[in-house]
Amino acid sequence: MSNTIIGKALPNIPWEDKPKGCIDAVWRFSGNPVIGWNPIPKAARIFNSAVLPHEGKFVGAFRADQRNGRATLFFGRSDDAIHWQIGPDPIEWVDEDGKPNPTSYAYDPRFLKIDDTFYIVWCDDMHGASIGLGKTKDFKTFTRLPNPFIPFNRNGVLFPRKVGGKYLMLSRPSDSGHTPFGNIYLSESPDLVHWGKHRFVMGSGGKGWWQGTKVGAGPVPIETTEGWLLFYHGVSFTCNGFVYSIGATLLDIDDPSKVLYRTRDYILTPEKPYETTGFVSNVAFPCANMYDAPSGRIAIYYGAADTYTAIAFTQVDDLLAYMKANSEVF
Ligand code: BMA
Repeated sequence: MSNTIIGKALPNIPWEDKPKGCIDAVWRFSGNPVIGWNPIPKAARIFNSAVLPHEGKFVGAFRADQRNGRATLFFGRSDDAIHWQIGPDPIEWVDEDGKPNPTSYAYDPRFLKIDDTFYIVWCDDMHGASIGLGKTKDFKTFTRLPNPFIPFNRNGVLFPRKVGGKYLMLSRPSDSGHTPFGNIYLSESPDLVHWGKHRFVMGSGGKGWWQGTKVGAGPVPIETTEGWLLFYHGVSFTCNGFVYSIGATLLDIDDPSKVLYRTRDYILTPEKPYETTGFVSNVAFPCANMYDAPSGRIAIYYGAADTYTAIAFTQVDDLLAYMKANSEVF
């Protein structure tokens, strides 16, 4: 038993015990990757996607790059969160009056439930990359809401509940390209429409070169008795381009702009062939996590090499102990 995570029991999330002899805080699913090349007729690659438990089963918002190369969001379902039925067509967004309101491109979704509504946050084209926000209650009608931020911005991550009476969103201001810089900021809103009170949370750099170029928030933060547990991506710039690894940070529960701990070293970096080789090699990009609160088991969903969907596991108490012993806050 753990009870460090504040949340529901979800004993049917994917899980494997840590392999014998593994000294890492995070380990990979032996069945990785769970989604491979050309998984459905309308998508060449499905990766950087977000999944959620729903009524004993699972639903997901998937980043699917179509055969014309364009990133689009698809909805999917699964009984076990490993084998997915996705699409067959992209999500058909409508505006708040119910009229068609398609995205030009859409990528890197985060998916969450607040009260009785499911929200998807993604990278949207608002005459330049920015944050998109949409909602659904039934997975049939998907309604786009006003863009929370103007370009250029990416990696919008909404908190799973209001804090101090306000909705909170992390984001990473960027540029029109592949952005050779990037820090994480926190913004708040009374109504998911008007955003302000922007605060710096954490930046690139530190002693770890793995996150020396940029950082971006990953999955929806997990509420624990010790703070908000946030997985994030840290990027290093090498002779062969960017390398995306995964880190973890713990944010203050009442003021998540305060970083309490932050992993000095990456907790997962591209090592396996499905991470080091693909459409964009050397990318591990986390967009979702699911957890079983009583046991503290966490399944992290990450995109691998902009091609595959993969899962890694950690246990919250072991991870927090690791973070406290190996932290660098800067
Ligand atoms: C980022 C985003 C991610 C992608 C990563 C590596 O800028 O576009 O979707 O995984 O680059 O290509």
